[in-house]
This record gives sequence, C-alpha cells and structure tokens, in this order.
Amino acid sequence: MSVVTLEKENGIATITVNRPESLNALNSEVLDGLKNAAEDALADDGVFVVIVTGAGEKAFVAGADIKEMTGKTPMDMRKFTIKGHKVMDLFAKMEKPTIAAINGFALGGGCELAIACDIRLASDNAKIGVPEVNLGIFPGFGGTQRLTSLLGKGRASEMVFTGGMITAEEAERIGLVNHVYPQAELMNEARAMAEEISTKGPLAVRLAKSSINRALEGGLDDGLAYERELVSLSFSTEDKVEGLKAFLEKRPPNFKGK
Ligand code: CO8
Repeated sequence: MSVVTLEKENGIATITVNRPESLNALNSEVLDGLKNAAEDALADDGVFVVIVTGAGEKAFVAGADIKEMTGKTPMDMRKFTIKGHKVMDLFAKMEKPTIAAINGFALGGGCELAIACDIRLASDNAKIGVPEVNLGIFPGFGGTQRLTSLLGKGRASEMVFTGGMITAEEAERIGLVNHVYPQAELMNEARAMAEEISTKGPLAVRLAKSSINRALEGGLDDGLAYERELVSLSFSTEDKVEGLKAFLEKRPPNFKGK
C-alpha cells in the first residue's frame, strides 16, 4: 500500500498519509506522495475540495520523520526543507479549498501541514504542537510564518518556544482549529463541510481563496487592491449570472464552473 493514498468521491479528494506504524511521519517518500496527490487533485476538474488526514486513530502526522532527519547535513536539510515548503505551499496556495481533518497527533511538520490548509477540523483526542525545540531545531516547514499569521505573535511564540502540545479543545479556543468532533464523526463532518463548499460557485470559491491568501502576504492596501481585481473578475463568469438569477428566482443555483 502506498504511503499516501488519494480517493475521489462526489467532487471531494481525500488524501491520507498512510504510515500509521510511524504515526504518519513525513519522510521524503511521503512528501513526494503528498505532492503527487495534491497535484492530481488540483488538475482534476471533477475535484472541488481537498481533505487531508492521517491513517489510523492515533495520529494525523507526528512530524517530519526523525529517523530520516538523523544524520542529515545542513545542506541535506536545506533540500528537505525546500521539498517540505513546496508541499505545504501546494496545500496553502492551490486554487481549491483544503481541509485538514486532524484525527490525532499533529506535531511539528504535521501541525505545519494542518496550518497550510485553509480549514482545520479536529477529533476530540487530537494533540497539536510544534515540539521541534525539544529536538534542538525549530519549525521549518512554514510554522514560524503560518502559526504567527493564524494565532498572532504571542501565542505562536509560546507554542514554538515551549514546544508544548495543546488539546483539541484549547486549539479551538485559540483559533488554531475551527471545530472539534468526536473521533468517530470527524471524517463525516469533514465530508459534510466539503460537500457544502462543493455546492457553491467553484470559481467564486477559488477566487475567494486567492484573495484571502493575499491578506496574509502584503499590506492591507495591497490585499484590498487584489480583492478588487478578483471580485471584478468573478463578475465575468456564467456562474455569477446563474447565481444571481437563481437567488432572484428563489431556486438553488446550477453552477457549471464557467
Ligand atoms: N518520526 C519518526 N518516527 C516517529 C515519529 C516521527 N516524528 N513520531 C513517532 N514515530 C514513531 C516512533 O519512533 C515509534 O516507532 P517504533 O515503534 O519503531 O519505536 C512509533 O512511531 C510510535 O510512536 P511512540 O511509541 O513514540 O508512541 P507514543 O504514543 O509513546 O508517543 C508521540 C507519541 C508523543 C507523538 C511520540 O511519538 C513523539 O513525541 N513523536 C515525535 C514528535 C515530534 O517531535 N515531532 C516533530 C518532529 S521534527 C519536525 O517535524 C520538523 C519539521 C521541519 C523540518 C525541517 C526543518 C528542520
């Protein structure tokens, strides 16, 4: 069985990291698998939303593979980090919404994968943290940037500097995850949210994602200018005509993605 699996159903691609014996740790093979699966889901016009999760009931992803990292030189690590950044960027920037279904430990690179996604849902047994400082390193798959954007400097610093793990409940309280569910319900809830998003105008959702991302990249003026351009562009689509018309005719819209 592959270390990363990709299933597609009803417009939803589910990408699963499948190394439960190593708590789904990210080695080079897994990073390549995530890249291929994400690129496949992005290229497939039948896919509207991507969910990423971990196999088993214990871990989403317990971090970069510590065994593989052991003995790597700084230049090896640079290569590994570039590979990691590319994978995280794919989930963060692909023009389709991404949902992390955090079904257990999301640590180090696992937390970084989750925060590269647009939305995070967690099971009630999830534990989340960036424990790299415990290993004498620090988060290098985007964690210093994305945790700070998501939580603000104070909370991000506390998590990074202490390397501590927080519960799903605490993660929800500080805005690190959107919702918490009993473990048995997590995937159904993730699919339900993905299905709901899939009923919306696909081009509008993609342009909105691009615009939201811009809020994190530049200053507010730059973000607002970008938003102006993209929201204007959304008005050139057939979906916009259908969406407005359907509202006025009091019926569900029939979006075509055109
Ligand atoms: N890498 C490799 N193997 C792992 C990892 C990991 N990150 N996490 C767990 N495993 C393995 C264990 O070694 C063990 O294997 P084995 O059975 O062969 O001994 C198996 O998974 C089960 O794990 P445990 O027996 O430890 O399970 P416990 O329930 O006792 O503990 C924990 C669960 C608390 C999650 C524990 O496994 C743990 O602390 N894991 C490591 C967590 C961690 O430190 N993650 C951060 C890694 S570093 C990182 O992610 C850096 C990203 C950026 C890299 C680029 C810049 C440097």
